[in-house]
Amino acid sequence: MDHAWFAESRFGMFVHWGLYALPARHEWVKNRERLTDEDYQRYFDHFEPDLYDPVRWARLAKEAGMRYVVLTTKHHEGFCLWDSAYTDYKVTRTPWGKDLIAPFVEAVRAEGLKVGFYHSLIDWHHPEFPVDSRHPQRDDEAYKAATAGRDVSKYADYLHAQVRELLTDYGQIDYLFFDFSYKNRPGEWGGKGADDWRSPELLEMVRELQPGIIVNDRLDIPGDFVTPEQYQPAGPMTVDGREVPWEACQTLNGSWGYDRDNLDYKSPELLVRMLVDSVAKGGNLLLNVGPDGRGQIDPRATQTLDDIGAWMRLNNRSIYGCGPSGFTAPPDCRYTQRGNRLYLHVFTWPFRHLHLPGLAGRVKYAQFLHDASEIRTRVIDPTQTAGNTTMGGLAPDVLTMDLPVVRPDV
Ligand code: JFZ
Repeated sequence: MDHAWFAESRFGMFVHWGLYALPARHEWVKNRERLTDEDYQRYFDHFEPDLYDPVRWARLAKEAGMRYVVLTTKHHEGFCLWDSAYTDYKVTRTPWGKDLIAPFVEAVRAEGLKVGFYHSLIDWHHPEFPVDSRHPQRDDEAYKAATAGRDVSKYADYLHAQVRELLTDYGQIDYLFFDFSYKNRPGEWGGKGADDWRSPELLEMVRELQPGIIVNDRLDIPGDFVTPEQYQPAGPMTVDGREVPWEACQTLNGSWGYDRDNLDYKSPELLVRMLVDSVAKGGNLLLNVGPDGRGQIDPRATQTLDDIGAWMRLNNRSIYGCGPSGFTAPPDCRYTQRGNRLYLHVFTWPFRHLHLPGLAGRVKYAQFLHDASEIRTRVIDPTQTAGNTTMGGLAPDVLTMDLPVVRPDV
């Protein structure tokens, strides 16, 4: 299958949106606060995102340099953003009353971006989803007794039927992120995995409905790419010793869903370094936004993405289609490489000179990306100086760059 677009793109937008945008205190709020279905109903009853404008979302992503957008069709709360035939717990029964998925898919496509769905395997609302250690009512003995006869295979039927809807009714879908399996984890009970989801059968159906689709690895069976979460791996990721496509997902402020009072924002500079770090290690970055209850991506998130976009406009040649280099970057730097173009990302600006091991005689021309200005390079002869002076232990294969004293403002 041709998944070349995925590694070529390197940078995507994750969108976590559901009823949890209304409490606005993390997408796990139902679990964290042990909210009952009845408590949670108020968010359903007040769901009316009158400023929902997926064209704006798609443009924001595109301007930030992102090449694909992934939306939560259903998160763990169980609320469906489309008009599913298999439940009433869906957007078309809220005051908003309209499908959210079709306009999203259309807007993303219109910007020339790839379309992705996130779909939760966990469901805290479905009447046949067996209660487990991750369930909001996990400690409520009466609730546990009343729900004891739940049949996970009936839930799996529902899961399969809904995935079929999503992959049938919205044209070509390029990407699918299932979330997640947690079987036999220490200190947990009732965890679920491939047997519960009937993962092989589900994945087979997915590939039949969307032959070109790329699927993640959280079904508890291997997928097309792996998904470290809020973690930058130490180097290229492998499965059974073979390098595999991977994608780090990262939040702007530690929460996936809209979290009004959380001001713990990562700086645009840090996020750019995370993107570069991913590419330097052969991976992608899926950066999350959590739209609010009216459907807006808030000003802090928008500003951050605009700032990343300004960097991408000048530097995206070092991102798209790039991957790891065989050369070893100096401390606090990363290399990305595409063909014979080597891109050096300097995280901490040095004192006038940068020493690049192994590059003496290998570089035809060096320039800044942001203004195409030449960077002069030389090979310092370590034996040239008088007496017993050494040049700080320079090896003969080191190429030295002459840099401006002050880092260019890009
Ligand atoms: C999951 C969700 O629970 C979370 O709300 C968000 O959607 C995120 C992208 O995915 O969180 C996970 C899933 C898997 C692991 C950790 C957090 N895991 O396997 O360690």
